[in-house]
Amino acid sequence: MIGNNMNEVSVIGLGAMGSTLAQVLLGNGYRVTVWNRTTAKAEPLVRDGAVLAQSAASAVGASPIVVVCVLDYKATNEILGTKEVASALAGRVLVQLTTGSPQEARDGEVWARERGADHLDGAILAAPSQMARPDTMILVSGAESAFRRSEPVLKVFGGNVKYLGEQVGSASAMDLATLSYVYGGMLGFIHGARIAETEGFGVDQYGSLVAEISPTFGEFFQHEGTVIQSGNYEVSESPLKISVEATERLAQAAREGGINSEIPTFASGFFKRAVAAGYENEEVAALIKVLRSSEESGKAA
Ligand code: FVH
Repeated sequence: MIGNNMNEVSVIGLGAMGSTLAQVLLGNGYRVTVWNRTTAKAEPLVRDGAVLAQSAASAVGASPIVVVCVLDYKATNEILGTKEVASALAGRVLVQLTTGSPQEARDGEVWARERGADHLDGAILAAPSQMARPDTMILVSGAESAFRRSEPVLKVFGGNVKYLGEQVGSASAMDLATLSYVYGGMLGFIHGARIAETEGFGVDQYGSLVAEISPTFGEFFQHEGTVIQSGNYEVSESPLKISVEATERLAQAAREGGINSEIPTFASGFFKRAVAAGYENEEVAALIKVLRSSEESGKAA
């Protein structure tokens, strides 16, 4: 019989993130059952009151909410793919906080439902040290009933829980999409650091400038998202041709300054393709049409 006490949570996976999740649950008065492939990692948590399950199946059977946070879905499938686990799953909510793809989330939901359980897919947009903060963002998607049952636990992990709806792949999709934005910014940041270094400007000060402009640029990208969603590319904030000039200027300055110009040259090339396609007098978000047309023509890399 499943414990009706929603104060009982099991955590499977006690790596950097999993052990942090178990720790914050203990700190919030939950009865926490833990399991990890390498048992030794459970010791500090047991000292703090966690119960060590003798198997993954008994960890699943111990609580109505089962948080999984391991390296990848391959590890998840190795841990949960036994008949003992399958017979312990019925009626539980698997809260999958392992990084995965939208398709892995969809497959996980089918797998769980076949065994009478719910699969809520989540993505933690923070590092272990940032957990349990009011602004820590956790994206979740899947059956709303599963979300409602798990919401109090998720709120312990982070105050900014965003339920993205019943399409179970959404959390992983938005995890990947925000990661894409971060890595695009990372490339730009690193190139900017070279500019700072060659101009004898403190890269730490440059980093502070970046931090100060980030909220403003967050608003700008939010607007560009509404442009793409609406399909109306009339110039509203920034005509694409300004970015053509800006990225070419970056590449040119790099070449003249003797620093690596690969990143701005790559960016400039994309904007030049948008000009060639006739978008220069449209809003800069029209750049997405370069991606779409390359996919349609099968030229996507
Ligand atoms: N750490 C972070 O900053 C990020 C923040 C955003 C979310 N990620 C995702 O969280 C998942 C776990 O990440 P992690 O940082 O806890 O990872 P590790 O510290 O490397 O721990 C890995 C755990 O996975 C277990 N494991 C790995 N392979 C297997 C396997 N084949 N069978 C069973 N368990 C496996 C490992 O067990 P052990 O090595 O201790 O025995 C750890 O418990 C991850 O998806 C991040 O993308 C973290």
